[in-house]
Amino acid sequence: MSKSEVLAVAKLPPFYQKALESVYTVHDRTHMTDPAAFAALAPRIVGVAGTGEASVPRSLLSQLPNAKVVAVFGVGYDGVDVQAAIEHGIPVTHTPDVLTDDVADLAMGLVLSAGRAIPQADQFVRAGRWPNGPMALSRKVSGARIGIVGLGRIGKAIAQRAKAFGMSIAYTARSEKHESGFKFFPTAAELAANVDFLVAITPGGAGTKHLINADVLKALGPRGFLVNVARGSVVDEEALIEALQNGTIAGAGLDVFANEPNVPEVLWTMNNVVLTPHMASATSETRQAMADLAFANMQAGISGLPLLTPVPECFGLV
Ligand code: NAP
Ligand code: 8YV
Repeated sequence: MSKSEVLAVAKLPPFYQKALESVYTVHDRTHMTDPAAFAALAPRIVGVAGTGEASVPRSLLSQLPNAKVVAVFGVGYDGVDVQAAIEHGIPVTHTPDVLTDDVADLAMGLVLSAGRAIPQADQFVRAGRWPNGPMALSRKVSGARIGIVGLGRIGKAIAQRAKAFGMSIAYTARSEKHESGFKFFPTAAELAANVDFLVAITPGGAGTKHLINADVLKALGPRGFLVNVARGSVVDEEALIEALQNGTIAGAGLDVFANEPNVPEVLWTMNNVVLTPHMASATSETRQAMADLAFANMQAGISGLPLLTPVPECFGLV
């Protein structure tokens, strides 16, 4: 019997790619590399595999009359047109929870790296500058004020870690979470004005585009640090670069960028930023768990079984 056929809409991480290939024929981005061949292939596609950054627009979904599921390897799915998927009767799944610890760990890693200038210190030693030191003093993290933009699964895990550092915790979100016991500010600007470290961990997409803008950065102030582990679109990158150049804020730790994998070269040269390549969930343990969950969702969707982790908008669909 011939294998069922799925479409990968992004370069898939090896754990997910291999699991899919063990059961399905995987067409790797054929819709982009060979649209003519894809037109003939499209009716045979029963599943779509993507990553958190992948684009699944309405125009693609409308070419897939027999697709039964979009299985995203990632918790964020801002690249998927979920409304269009629902209209085409194609449920969307993602991988919540299994990556929460790793992303929260990296967020705290960036708070420490940016505040305590750890990568800069490493460079200082490697460049042989220690004998002519000392290195400039850095910013104390323990006991500082952290502001979390988005108190969801990962935001709460960041708060838990910040507590262990004796930090005072405040947050903003769409709605107040009374049970958290943390101080709520209704806007990102009000939150920024009251913290030392501002950490963005919301979904991307239209609802959060440039949530962190020039006004928010001004409110964060010259001793404040921004950490972004959410999506590049959440921060106005031009305003951020200007704020870093002018000393409007003290520094930043950035895992995500507006136009990945392209990071503005001006950021490469700045001594007050720490840059990582969208790697908050990138440990072997977590990537395996994400692959297992994404693959299980793909199999369930194609077999018509209940999905393990549909996105909230699709709860009623499955
Ligand atoms: P989640 O549990 O859904 O939490 C999202 C939080 O963001 C919620 O508290 C929500 O507020 C808040 N939010 C949504 N829109 C907002 C807005 N306009 N203004 C303020 N707050 C808003 O999701 P999660 O599992 O924590 O994941 C969050 C995001 O992290 C993902 O969607 C993804 O973009 C990003 N992420 C990045 C990486 C990475 O590698 N860097 C890895 C994993 C995830 P309410 O609770 O009030 O609705
Ligand atoms: C991954 C992510 O880097 O889960 C998300 O939303 O951004 C990350 O965990 C991504 O999905 C894999 O490319």
